[in-house]
Amino acid sequence: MDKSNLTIRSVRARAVDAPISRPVKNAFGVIRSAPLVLIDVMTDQDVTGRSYIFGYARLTLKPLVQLISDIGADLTGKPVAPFDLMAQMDAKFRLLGWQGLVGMAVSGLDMAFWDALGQAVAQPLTALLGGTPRPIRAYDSYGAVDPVADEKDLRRSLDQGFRGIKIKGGDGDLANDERLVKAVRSLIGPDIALMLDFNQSLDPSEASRRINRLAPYDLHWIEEPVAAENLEGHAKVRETSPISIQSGENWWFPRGFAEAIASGASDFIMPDLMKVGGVTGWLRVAGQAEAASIPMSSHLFAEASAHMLAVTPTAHWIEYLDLARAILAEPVEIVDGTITARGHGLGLSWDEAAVAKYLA
Ligand code: SMN
Ligand code: MG
Repeated sequence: MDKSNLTIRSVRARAVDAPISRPVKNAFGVIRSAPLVLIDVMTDQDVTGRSYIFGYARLTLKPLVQLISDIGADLTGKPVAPFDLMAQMDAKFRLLGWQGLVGMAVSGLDMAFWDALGQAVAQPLTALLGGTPRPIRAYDSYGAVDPVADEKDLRRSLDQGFRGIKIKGGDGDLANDERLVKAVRSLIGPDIALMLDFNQSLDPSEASRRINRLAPYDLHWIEEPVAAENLEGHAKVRETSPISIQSGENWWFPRGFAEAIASGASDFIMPDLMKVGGVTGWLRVAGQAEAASIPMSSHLFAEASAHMLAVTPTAHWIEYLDLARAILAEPVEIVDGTITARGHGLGLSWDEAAVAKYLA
Protein backbone atom coordinates (compact mmCIF):
# COMPACT_ATOMS: atom_id res chain seq x y z
CA MET A 1 0.00 0.00 0.00
CA ASP A 2 1.19 3.53 -0.76
CA LYS A 3 2.15 5.03 2.56
CA SER A 4 3.29 8.39 1.28
CA ASN A 5 -0.01 10.12 1.97
CA LEU A 6 -1.51 9.09 5.28
CA THR A 7 -5.08 10.00 6.17
CA ILE A 8 -6.64 9.74 9.61
CA ARG A 9 -9.14 6.88 9.95
CA SER A 10 -9.81 6.96 13.69
CA VAL A 11 -8.31 7.89 17.02
CA ARG A 12 -8.31 5.72 20.14
CA ALA A 13 -7.44 6.93 23.64
CA ARG A 14 -7.01 4.58 26.62
CA ALA A 15 -6.34 5.48 30.24
CA VAL A 16 -3.94 3.51 32.42
CA ASP A 17 -2.60 4.06 35.90
CA ALA A 18 0.91 2.68 35.60
CA PRO A 19 3.17 1.77 38.52
CA ILE A 20 6.45 3.71 38.76
CA SER A 21 9.75 2.50 40.13
CA ARG A 22 10.00 5.10 42.90
CA PRO A 23 7.50 7.65 44.24
CA VAL A 24 8.15 11.31 43.35
CA LYS A 25 7.83 13.36 46.52
CA ASN A 26 7.57 17.07 45.79
CA ALA A 27 6.67 20.34 47.48
CA PHE A 28 2.95 19.60 47.06
CA GLY A 29 2.60 15.88 47.68
CA VAL A 30 3.75 12.51 46.39
CA ILE A 31 3.22 11.02 42.92
CA ARG A 32 2.90 7.26 43.49
CA SER A 33 1.80 6.07 40.06
CA ALA A 34 1.54 7.49 36.56
CA PRO A 35 -1.93 8.24 35.22
CA LEU A 36 -1.31 8.07 31.47
CA VAL A 37 -3.43 8.30 28.35
CA LEU A 38 -2.24 6.15 25.45
CA ILE A 39 -3.11 7.50 22.02
CA ASP A 40 -3.39 5.45 18.82
CA VAL A 41 -4.05 7.26 15.56
CA MET A 42 -5.19 4.74 12.96
CA THR A 43 -4.73 5.69 9.31
CA ASP A 44 -6.35 4.45 6.10
CA GLN A 45 -2.89 3.22 5.07
CA ASP A 46 -2.72 0.87 8.10
CA VAL A 47 0.03 2.84 9.81
CA THR A 48 -0.77 3.53 13.47
CA GLY A 49 0.75 6.58 15.14
CA ARG A 50 1.26 6.31 18.90
CA SER A 51 2.02 8.61 21.80
CA TYR A 52 1.22 8.91 25.47
CA ILE A 53 0.57 11.81 27.79
CA PHE A 54 0.76 12.13 31.59
CA GLY A 55 -2.37 13.38 33.37
CA TYR A 56 -0.69 14.17 36.75
CA ALA A 57 -3.79 12.95 38.63
CA ARG A 58 -6.27 10.15 38.00
CA LEU A 59 -9.15 12.57 37.84
CA THR A 60 -7.86 13.99 34.53
CA LEU A 61 -7.99 10.62 32.77
CA LYS A 62 -11.66 10.48 31.79
CA PRO A 63 -11.82 14.06 30.48
CA LEU A 64 -8.55 13.59 28.57
CA VAL A 65 -9.78 10.38 26.93
CA GLN A 66 -12.99 12.17 25.96
CA LEU A 67 -11.17 15.23 24.57
CA ILE A 68 -8.69 13.18 22.55
CA SER A 69 -11.43 10.95 21.13
CA ASP A 70 -13.67 13.90 20.23
CA ILE A 71 -10.91 16.07 18.73
CA GLY A 72 -9.68 12.98 16.85
CA ALA A 73 -13.17 12.19 15.52
CA ASP A 74 -13.33 15.70 14.04
CA LEU A 75 -10.07 15.07 12.17
CA THR A 76 -11.22 11.85 10.47
CA GLY A 77 -10.37 11.81 6.77
CA LYS A 78 -7.76 14.56 7.03
CA PRO A 79 -4.18 14.10 5.79
CA VAL A 80 -1.58 13.45 8.51
CA ALA A 81 0.15 16.79 7.99
CA PRO A 82 1.01 17.92 11.53
CA PHE A 83 1.68 21.60 10.73
CA ASP A 84 -1.71 21.87 9.00
CA LEU A 85 -3.48 19.94 11.76
CA MET A 86 -1.88 22.14 14.44
CA ALA A 87 -3.11 25.25 12.62
CA GLN A 88 -6.61 23.76 12.48
CA MET A 89 -6.57 22.87 16.17
CA ASP A 90 -5.22 26.34 17.02
CA ALA A 91 -8.13 27.92 15.15
CA LYS A 92 -10.62 25.54 16.74
CA PHE A 93 -9.54 26.43 20.28
CA ARG A 94 -8.42 30.04 19.93
CA LEU A 95 -11.47 31.52 21.64
CA LEU A 96 -11.60 28.84 24.33
CA GLY A 97 -7.86 28.88 24.96
CA TRP A 98 -5.76 25.73 25.15
CA GLN A 99 -3.77 25.98 28.35
CA GLY A 100 -4.75 22.89 30.27
CA LEU A 101 -6.36 19.62 29.31
CA VAL A 102 -7.17 20.75 25.77
CA GLY A 103 -3.53 21.70 25.17
CA MET A 104 -2.39 18.33 26.53
CA ALA A 105 -4.80 16.53 24.20
CA VAL A 106 -3.68 18.59 21.19
CA SER A 107 0.01 18.02 22.01
CA GLY A 108 -0.53 14.28 22.46
CA LEU A 109 -2.30 14.04 19.12
CA ASP A 110 0.49 15.99 17.43
CA MET A 111 3.08 13.55 18.77
CA ALA A 112 1.06 10.60 17.45
CA PHE A 113 0.76 12.25 14.01
CA TRP A 114 4.53 12.67 13.76
CA ASP A 115 5.00 9.11 14.97
CA ALA A 116 2.80 7.90 12.11
CA LEU A 117 4.87 9.87 9.58
CA GLY A 118 8.08 8.30 10.88
CA GLN A 119 6.62 4.83 10.77
CA ALA A 120 5.29 5.31 7.25
CA VAL A 121 8.83 5.86 5.98
CA ALA A 122 10.40 3.38 8.47
CA GLN A 123 12.63 6.13 9.92
CA PRO A 124 13.25 7.40 13.41
CA LEU A 125 11.55 10.77 13.92
CA THR A 126 15.00 12.33 14.33
CA ALA A 127 15.90 11.23 10.79
CA LEU A 128 12.57 12.41 9.37
CA LEU A 129 13.37 15.84 10.86
CA GLY A 130 16.77 15.90 9.18
CA GLY A 131 18.97 14.75 12.04
CA THR A 132 20.76 11.67 13.29
CA PRO A 133 19.95 9.80 16.51
CA ARG A 134 22.79 10.28 19.01
CA PRO A 135 23.35 9.68 22.71
CA ILE A 136 21.92 12.53 24.78
CA ARG A 137 23.38 13.14 28.23
CA ALA A 138 20.75 12.19 30.82
CA TYR A 139 20.16 13.08 34.44
CA ASP A 140 18.33 10.82 36.85
CA SER A 141 15.34 12.63 38.27
CA TYR A 142 14.36 12.04 41.90
CA GLY A 143 11.77 13.45 44.27
CA ALA A 144 12.67 14.90 47.66
CA VAL A 145 15.20 12.24 48.64
CA ASP A 146 15.82 10.64 51.97
CA PRO A 147 19.61 10.61 51.97
CA VAL A 148 19.73 7.41 54.03
CA ALA A 149 16.89 5.38 52.52
CA ASP A 150 17.74 6.47 48.96
CA GLU A 151 21.49 6.02 49.18
CA LYS A 152 21.40 2.68 47.35
CA ASP A 153 19.34 4.13 44.50
CA LEU A 154 21.62 7.16 44.20
CA ARG A 155 24.69 4.92 44.02
CA ARG A 156 22.95 2.86 41.37
CA SER A 157 22.33 6.02 39.32
CA LEU A 158 26.06 6.71 39.40
CA ASP A 159 26.80 3.10 38.43
CA GLN A 160 24.50 3.53 35.43
CA GLY A 161 26.75 6.38 34.34
CA PHE A 162 24.41 9.29 34.99
CA ARG A 163 26.37 12.56 35.07
CA GLY A 164 23.50 14.46 36.65
CA ILE A 165 21.05 13.96 39.52
CA LYS A 166 17.97 16.09 40.16
CA ILE A 167 16.24 16.27 43.51
CA LYS A 168 13.23 18.20 44.78
CA GLY A 169 13.35 21.08 47.21
CA GLY A 170 10.62 23.08 48.88
CA ASP A 171 9.25 20.07 50.77
CA GLY A 172 9.83 21.82 54.09
CA ASP A 173 12.00 24.72 55.15
CA LEU A 174 15.38 25.97 54.04
CA ALA A 175 17.16 23.91 56.68
CA ASN A 176 15.60 20.78 55.20
CA ASP A 177 16.60 21.77 51.65
CA GLU A 178 20.15 22.38 52.83
CA ARG A 179 20.26 19.05 54.65
CA LEU A 180 19.23 17.16 51.51
CA VAL A 181 21.46 19.09 49.13
CA LYS A 182 24.46 18.72 51.42
CA ALA A 183 23.93 14.98 51.90
CA VAL A 184 23.42 14.28 48.20
CA ARG A 185 26.39 16.44 47.18
CA SER A 186 28.68 14.59 49.56
CA LEU A 187 27.33 11.24 48.33
CA ILE A 188 27.74 11.95 44.60
CA GLY A 189 30.98 13.92 44.84
CA PRO A 190 31.95 17.17 43.13
CA ASP A 191 31.89 16.04 39.50
CA ILE A 192 28.24 15.10 39.07
CA ALA A 193 25.78 17.86 38.16
CA LEU A 194 23.22 18.34 40.93
CA MET A 195 19.93 20.07 40.07
CA LEU A 196 17.30 21.25 42.57
CA ASP A 197 13.63 21.57 41.62
CA PHE A 198 11.33 23.78 43.73
CA ASN A 199 8.21 23.01 41.62
CA GLN A 200 6.91 26.61 41.86
CA SER A 201 6.63 26.43 45.65
CA LEU A 202 8.32 29.68 46.73
CA ASP A 203 7.75 33.40 46.44
CA PRO A 204 10.55 35.43 44.86
CA SER A 205 12.14 36.71 48.08
CA GLU A 206 12.08 33.31 49.78
CA ALA A 207 13.50 31.76 46.61
CA SER A 208 16.39 34.24 46.61
CA ARG A 209 17.05 33.60 50.30
CA ARG A 210 17.22 29.83 49.80
CA ILE A 211 19.30 30.03 46.64
CA ASN A 212 21.92 32.18 48.34
CA ARG A 213 22.22 29.72 51.19
CA LEU A 214 22.50 26.77 48.78
CA ALA A 215 25.15 28.38 46.60
CA PRO A 216 28.13 26.60 48.24
CA TYR A 217 26.87 23.20 47.02
CA ASP A 218 27.58 23.95 43.37
CA LEU A 219 24.07 23.35 42.03
CA HIS A 220 23.81 23.02 38.27
CA TRP A 221 20.40 24.67 38.17
CA ILE A 222 17.50 25.81 40.33
CA GLU A 223 14.23 24.77 38.73
CA GLU A 224 10.88 26.58 38.89
CA PRO A 225 11.68 28.57 42.03
CA VAL A 226 8.38 30.48 41.77
CA ALA A 227 5.00 30.09 40.02
CA ALA A 228 5.50 29.24 36.36
CA GLU A 229 3.31 32.09 35.15
CA ASN A 230 5.17 34.61 37.34
CA LEU A 231 7.70 35.54 34.68
CA GLU A 232 8.60 38.79 36.43
CA GLY A 233 9.23 36.85 39.65
CA HIS A 234 11.43 34.40 37.76
CA ALA A 235 13.42 37.30 36.29
CA LYS A 236 13.77 38.91 39.72
CA VAL A 237 15.11 35.72 41.27
CA ARG A 238 17.42 35.18 38.33
CA GLU A 239 18.87 38.69 38.58
CA THR A 240 20.64 37.97 41.86
CA SER A 241 20.96 34.19 41.66
CA PRO A 242 24.50 32.80 41.66
CA ILE A 243 22.97 29.57 40.29
CA SER A 244 21.43 29.22 36.79
CA ILE A 245 17.63 29.22 36.69
CA GLN A 246 15.80 26.48 34.79
CA SER A 247 12.11 26.53 33.89
CA GLY A 248 9.63 25.67 31.16
CA GLU A 249 7.78 22.44 31.99
CA ASN A 250 4.68 24.54 32.66
CA TRP A 251 4.96 27.07 29.85
CA TRP A 252 2.38 26.47 27.18
CA PHE A 253 3.05 26.29 23.46
CA PRO A 254 5.67 28.35 21.57
CA ARG A 255 4.06 31.64 22.54
CA GLY A 256 4.51 30.85 26.22
CA PHE A 257 8.23 30.44 25.58
CA ALA A 258 8.41 33.63 23.53
CA GLU A 259 6.97 35.55 26.48
CA ALA A 260 9.24 33.83 29.00
CA ILE A 261 12.36 34.43 26.93
CA ALA A 262 11.40 38.08 26.34
CA SER A 263 10.98 38.46 30.13
CA GLY A 264 14.46 37.12 30.84
CA ALA A 265 12.79 34.54 33.08
CA SER A 266 15.35 31.76 32.84
CA ASP A 267 18.92 30.86 31.92
CA PHE A 268 17.87 27.42 30.65
CA ILE A 269 14.57 26.07 29.31
CA MET A 270 13.02 22.60 29.50
CA PRO A 271 9.81 22.25 27.48
CA ASP A 272 7.43 19.41 28.17
CA LEU A 273 6.34 17.83 24.87
CA MET A 274 2.80 17.54 26.25
CA LYS A 275 2.48 21.25 27.04
CA VAL A 276 4.61 22.82 24.32
CA GLY A 277 2.43 21.60 21.46
CA GLY A 278 4.02 18.21 20.78
CA VAL A 279 6.74 17.81 18.17
CA THR A 280 5.44 20.78 16.19
CA GLY A 281 5.56 23.07 19.21
CA TRP A 282 8.97 21.78 20.29
CA LEU A 283 10.51 22.55 16.88
CA ARG A 284 9.37 26.16 17.14
CA VAL A 285 10.74 26.53 20.65
CA ALA A 286 14.04 24.94 19.60
CA GLY A 287 14.37 27.75 17.05
CA GLN A 288 13.73 30.36 19.72
CA ALA A 289 16.28 28.75 22.03
CA GLU A 290 18.91 28.69 19.30
CA ALA A 291 18.31 32.34 18.42
CA ALA A 292 18.57 33.36 22.09
CA SER A 293 21.50 30.97 22.86
CA ILE A 294 19.53 29.23 25.62
CA PRO A 295 20.45 25.65 26.54
CA MET A 296 17.35 23.45 26.16
CA SER A 297 16.53 20.29 28.08
CA SER A 298 13.43 18.10 28.19
CA HIS A 299 10.73 17.38 30.76
CA LEU A 300 9.52 13.75 31.09
CA PHE A 301 8.72 11.76 27.88
CA ALA A 302 12.28 10.53 27.47
CA GLU A 303 11.48 8.28 24.47
CA ALA A 304 10.15 11.15 22.33
CA SER A 305 12.47 13.78 23.81
CA ALA A 306 15.52 11.77 22.72
CA HIS A 307 14.34 12.21 19.12
CA MET A 308 13.76 15.93 19.62
CA LEU A 309 16.96 16.78 21.49
CA ALA A 310 18.98 15.23 18.65
CA VAL A 311 17.62 17.98 16.37
CA THR A 312 17.72 20.77 18.97
CA PRO A 313 20.67 23.10 18.30
CA THR A 314 21.17 24.00 21.99
CA ALA A 315 20.42 20.50 23.39
CA HIS A 316 21.47 20.34 27.03
CA TRP A 317 20.17 17.42 29.17
CA ILE A 318 17.46 14.79 28.80
CA GLU A 319 15.43 14.07 31.92
CA TYR A 320 15.10 10.43 32.94
CA LEU A 321 11.94 10.00 35.00
CA ASP A 322 10.46 6.81 33.74
CA LEU A 323 6.68 7.12 33.93
CA ALA A 324 5.75 4.75 31.12
CA ARG A 325 8.19 1.85 31.61
CA ALA A 326 5.45 -0.47 32.95
CA ILE A 327 3.34 -0.28 29.78
CA LEU A 328 6.00 -0.02 27.04
CA ALA A 329 7.20 -3.09 25.16
CA GLU A 330 10.60 -1.44 24.73
CA PRO A 331 11.23 1.00 27.57
CA VAL A 332 14.05 3.53 27.55
CA GLU A 333 17.57 2.19 27.89
CA ILE A 334 20.30 4.03 29.77
CA VAL A 335 23.70 3.49 28.20
CA ASP A 336 26.59 5.06 30.05
CA GLY A 337 24.29 7.76 31.40
CA THR A 338 22.85 8.62 28.01
CA ILE A 339 19.64 7.99 26.08
CA THR A 340 19.55 7.55 22.30
CA ALA A 341 16.42 7.86 20.16
CA ARG A 342 15.18 4.47 19.00
CA GLY A 343 12.71 2.87 16.63
CA HIS A 344 10.64 4.25 13.79
CA GLY A 345 8.68 7.41 14.49
CA LEU A 346 8.88 7.95 18.26
CA GLY A 347 9.69 4.27 18.79
CA LEU A 348 6.78 3.55 21.13
CA SER A 349 5.02 0.19 21.29
CA TRP A 350 2.56 -0.91 23.94
CA ASP A 351 2.97 -3.96 26.12
CA GLU A 352 -0.69 -4.90 25.64
CA ALA A 353 -0.79 -7.35 28.55
CA ALA A 354 0.46 -4.61 30.88
CA VAL A 355 -1.95 -2.08 29.37
CA ALA A 356 -4.86 -4.48 30.06
CA LYS A 357 -3.63 -4.94 33.61
CA TYR A 358 -3.37 -1.22 34.41
CA LEU A 359 -6.41 0.10 32.50
CA ALA A 360 -8.02 2.84 34.54
C1 SMN B 1 7.94 16.61 37.76
C2 SMN B 1 6.74 17.01 37.25
C3 SMN B 1 5.72 16.09 37.12
C4 SMN B 1 5.91 14.78 37.50
C5 SMN B 1 7.11 14.39 38.01
C6 SMN B 1 8.14 15.31 38.14
C7 SMN B 1 9.08 17.59 37.91
C8 SMN B 1 10.24 17.39 37.01
O1 SMN B 1 8.74 18.90 38.00
O2 SMN B 1 10.87 18.36 36.70
O3 SMN B 1 10.51 16.26 36.67
MG1 MG C 1 10.39 20.14 37.43
